[in-house]
Amino acid sequence: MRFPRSWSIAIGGISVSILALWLINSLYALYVQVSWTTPWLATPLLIGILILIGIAIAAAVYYIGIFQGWWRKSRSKPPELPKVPVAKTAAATANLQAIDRQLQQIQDEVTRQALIDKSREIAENLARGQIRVVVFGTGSAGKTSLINAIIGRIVGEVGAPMGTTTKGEIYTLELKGLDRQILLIDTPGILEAGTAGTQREAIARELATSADLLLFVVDNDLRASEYTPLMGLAAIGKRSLLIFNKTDLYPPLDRARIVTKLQQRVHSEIEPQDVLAIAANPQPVRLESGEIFTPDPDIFPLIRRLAAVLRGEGEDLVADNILLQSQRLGAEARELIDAQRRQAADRIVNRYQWIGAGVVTVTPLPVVDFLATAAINTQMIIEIGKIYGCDLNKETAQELALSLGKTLTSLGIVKGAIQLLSTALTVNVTTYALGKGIQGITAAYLTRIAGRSFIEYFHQDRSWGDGGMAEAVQQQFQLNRKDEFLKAFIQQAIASGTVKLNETIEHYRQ
Ligand SMILES: Nc1nc2c(ncn2[C@@H]2O[C@H](COP(=O)(O)OP(=O)(O)O)[C@@H](O)[C@H]2O)c(=O)[nH]1
Ligand SMILES: [Mg+2]
Repeated sequence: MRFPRSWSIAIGGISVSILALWLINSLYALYVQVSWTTPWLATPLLIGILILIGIAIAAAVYYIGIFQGWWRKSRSKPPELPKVPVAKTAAATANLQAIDRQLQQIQDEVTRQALIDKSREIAENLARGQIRVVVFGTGSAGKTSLINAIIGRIVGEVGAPMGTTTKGEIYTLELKGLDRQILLIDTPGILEAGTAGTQREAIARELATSADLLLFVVDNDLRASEYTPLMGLAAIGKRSLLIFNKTDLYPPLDRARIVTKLQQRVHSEIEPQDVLAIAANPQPVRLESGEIFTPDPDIFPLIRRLAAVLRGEGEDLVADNILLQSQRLGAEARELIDAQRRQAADRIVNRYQWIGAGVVTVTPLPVVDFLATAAINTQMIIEIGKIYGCDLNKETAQELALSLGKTLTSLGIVKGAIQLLSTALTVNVTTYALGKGIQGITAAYLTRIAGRSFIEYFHQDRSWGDGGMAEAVQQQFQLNRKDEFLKAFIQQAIASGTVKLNETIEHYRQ
C-alpha cells in the first residue's frame, strides 16, 4: 500500500522539526556547559558548529538534487536560438564586411557612396532584427485592404482607383511568442497605367526584393505580369505566400478551382499550403429579405499561416534575407569593379597597340612569323596583370608573350589578320594602296587580340579556361573581326598615323 503524498510530507516535516528541536536543545546544553568551564570558547564553538551544520544541509540538498535531477534542466538547457540562423547571421556579417572592403576599390565616388549606403542599410536591418513582411501584387488586388484586415483597424486609404498607395507604408505588429517586431509594408501595385505608375512599380519591386517574407496578392488566376515577378522573386529564394483575395466574388466551386490552378502554377517554387484564399474586404450583399449585409473579412487562413511561418521560420527568414541581400550587393560591387578594371585594361591595350604599330612600321620585319612576337609587349602584360592585382615578373611576362605569339602564328591568326585588314583597307579607304602600313596595322590588331586575351586570362584568375590559350585567342579573333569594328579600327589607325593615305605604292606580298 502506498502512502498518500501529504502524509509523507507531514511525517517528514514532524520528524525534521523533532530533530531540529533536539539539535537546538543539545547545542544549548553544550553552550551552557562550555561557558561554565571555558567562557571564551563558547560563542566561537557554537558559530563553528552552526556553520558545519549549514554546510552539511547544503551538501545534502545538492546531492539529493543531483539524484532527483533538479539541476539538470538549468545545466544542460539547449540554446535559445537554433544554431543555423546564428551561423547564417555570422555568415551575413562576414559577407558584409568583405563587401565593404570591396567597395573601397570602386573609383566612382557617387556609385561607391550609394553602395556603401546600401551596405549600411543591410547591416542596420540585421542589427534591428525586425521581420519585414512586404505586401506586393497588382494594383487594386486588395493589398491595403489585406493590411487593414490584419491590423484590425483602418490604417490606410482603401479605394477602387489604382495607385492609392504611392510609396511603401509601414505598420508594426507584435506576435505572441516572437521576440522580433514585424513590419508590415504596403506597396504601390505593379502594372499601373502612366509613368507615375512605372515609377511606383520600381519602388514596389525594390521593396519586394528587400522583404524577409513576401505576401503576393492576386484577385484571380495569375496573369503573366504577375507570374513573372512572383516566380522571379521566389526563384532567388524569396520566401513567399500567394494570397488569392476577393474570394467573396466567386461561387465556392470556382473559388476552389482557382486555388487549385494557382497551386499548380507555382508549385515549383511555392508549397500548396502557402497558397491561401481570403476575402480582405468583402463587398456588401443584398439578402433575400432585401436587407444589406456586409460580411466580416475572411482572413483567418492567412493569419494562421502567417503566424506559423513567422514563428517557425522567423529567424531563418531574416538571416536568409540578409545573406541574400549582401550577396546581391557583393555581385553588384564585383560587376562594377570588373567593368572598372576592364576599362583600365582596355586603355592599356589601346595605348600599346599603336606603340607596337609604330615600331613595326619604322622597322619593317621581313618575315610574317615575327609579326606576332613583335606585337606583344611584355610591359603591356605586366600592366594588365597589375590592374587585376597580379604582380608578374619580367620573365613570366616574357614567357606568356612568347607562347601567345606562337599560338597566334600557329593558329594562322597572323595571316588571317593580314588578309582581313587588307580587304578592310581596300574597301574602306579608297585612296589607299597596300603598302608597308599593312604590317603596322596588323601588328596593332594582333596587340589588341593578345591584350584582350590577357584581360580574360587575368579576369579568370590567371586561367585560360577549359579550351586553353588557343581557344581564348580564337575567341578574341572572332569577336574582333566584325566589319563595324574593323572600320572603326582603320579610322583609329589613320588617326594615329600608322596608316598614311596616298602612301607610295610599295606592294606588300608575303
Ligand atoms: N469584393 C471584394 N473586394 C475587395 C476585397 N478586398 C479589397 N476589395 C476592394 O478592392 C479595391 C482595391 O482595394 P485596395 O486594398 O485599395 O487594393 P490595393 O491597390 O491592392 O491596395 C477596393 O475597392 C476594395 O474595397 C475583397 O475581399 N472582396
Ligand atoms: Mg493600396
